[in-house]
Parts: sequence; C-alpha cells; structure tokens
Amino acid sequence: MRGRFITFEGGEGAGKSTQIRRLRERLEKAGVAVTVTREPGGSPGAEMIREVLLSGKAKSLGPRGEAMLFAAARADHVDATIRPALDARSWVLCDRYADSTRVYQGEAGVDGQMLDLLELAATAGLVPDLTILIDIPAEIGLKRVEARSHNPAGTAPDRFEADTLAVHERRRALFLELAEAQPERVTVVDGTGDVASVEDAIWRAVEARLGLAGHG
Ligand code: T5A
Repeated sequence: MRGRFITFEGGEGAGKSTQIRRLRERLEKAGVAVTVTREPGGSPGAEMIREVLLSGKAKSLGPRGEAMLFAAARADHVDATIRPALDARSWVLCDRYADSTRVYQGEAGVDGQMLDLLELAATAGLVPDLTILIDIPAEIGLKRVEARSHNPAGTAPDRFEADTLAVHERRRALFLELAEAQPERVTVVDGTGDVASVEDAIWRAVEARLGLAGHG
C-alpha cells in the first residue's frame, strides 16, 4: 500500500509550515513515516526554479510564463520526491501544490484550459488524498509575514507576498471556491485561532478523512 498524500494550501502567512511541522510530529508518534516537502521546490531541480520565481526574476515572462515554470518545478518534484516517497509507504506532507497555481496564476489571468493542461503535464494525474486549506483573512496573514520579516532570521517579502491586499483577498476567495467545488478532497480549517487549536482541527480532519488504523 502506498503512503498518503496531504497538501496544505492557503494565503501568505496562513500557518501552513507551522502546522505541517506539528502534523508531522503527531503522525510520527502514531508510527507513520512522514516526508515533508514544499512547492515551489522540494527537489534539486525544482529548488533552482523556486529561486527564479520567488526572486521576481521571472516576472517579466508574465503570468503564463510563470505558470509554466511552476509546472516544470512541480513535474520534477513529483518525479524526484513525491512519488518515490509514496511508493516507499511514506505519508507526504506538501506545503502548496497544484491548487496554488490554479489560484495564484489563475487570479493573475491565466485561463482555465491552460491551467488544466499544465496541471496534467506537471502532476501526471497525481491528486492529493487530502488537501487542508488554512483560511484566514489576507490582512491577518500579511501581518504575520510582516512581523516575521522583522525577526533577525526573517526575510523580505517575495515576488507574490508583495502584491496588493485586494489581490490577496481575491486569492482567498478563489481558494474557498475551489474547496466548495471539491469537498471530497479539500477541507477548510479556520486559521485565525491559536496554533494549538488549528493543530487540533487539522488532526481531526486527518483522522476523519484518512484514518490511522494499523499505525501506532
Ligand atoms: N506560488 C506557489 C504560486 O504563485 N504558484 C504556485 O503554484 C505555488 C506552488 C511561495 C510563493 O509562491 C506562490 C505562493 C507564495 O507566494 P513561500 O515562501 O513558500 O512562497 O510562501 P508561503 O507558502 O506563503 O509560506 P509562508 O511561510 O509565507 O506562510 P505559511 O507557511 O502559511 O505560514 P507560517 O507557518 O510560516 O507562519 C507565518 C508566521 O505566522 C506565525 C508563524 O510563527 C510565522 O511567524 N503563525 C501564527 N501566529 C499566530 N497564530 C497562528 N495560528 C499562527 N500560525 C503561524
């Protein structure tokens, strides 16, 4: 039996990385082997493309060109990291996946047919078993990102964080539309609570959707 594939989606600063770390700990305690990865990136080839995309160096290609780069990175990530881990019976927790392209590059004007083609080319049909959408108002997420950038270990806003609040709000609405259209795959978790309460909500969703029988 192959491992389970769980993706995390949401706007900037929603708490995806924080919650992936916590879910990993809980799953490992339950005896589940876990692989944590992220997009764009997660494999050597895809990490090179990440740098080009998040630095803004690829912005001049326009949204369609950027979407192709996200897809190229995803194809490498799926082949080099995700499928081998699933085949080795590891559960894969992935920070962003194809839904992010739908939302971010869709919002920027790439049409649905092009996004369908790119998704098929990039994923070769690998669909998550469960997607956790951490939903928070864009303003709260951006404040968290802003606060983090003032930490000594923080970083300046990247290419996509730097967009206007209205753009971030449209992305939030698109994520919610996507969740509504695919309720069997996507579960929405309110990300405005404290870290522990969000963690509990995610754990309940994972148990309910995927079960943990046979582990631990
Ligand atoms: N992108 C990506 C596309 O446009 N198309 C695509 O196809 C893909 C895959 C990736 C960028 O690329 C775009 C989307 C993104 O803009 P990234 O650096 O990987 O860039 O950025 P994000 O995925 O957005 O990651 P972030 O780190 O910004 O957000 P997270 O992971 O959601 O948030 P996290 O956990 O790091 O938390 C942010 C801060 O908030 C605190 C944390 O301690 C941290 O300081 N925090 C909380 N504070 C209060 N209450 C809580 N519940 C909290 N949870 C976390």
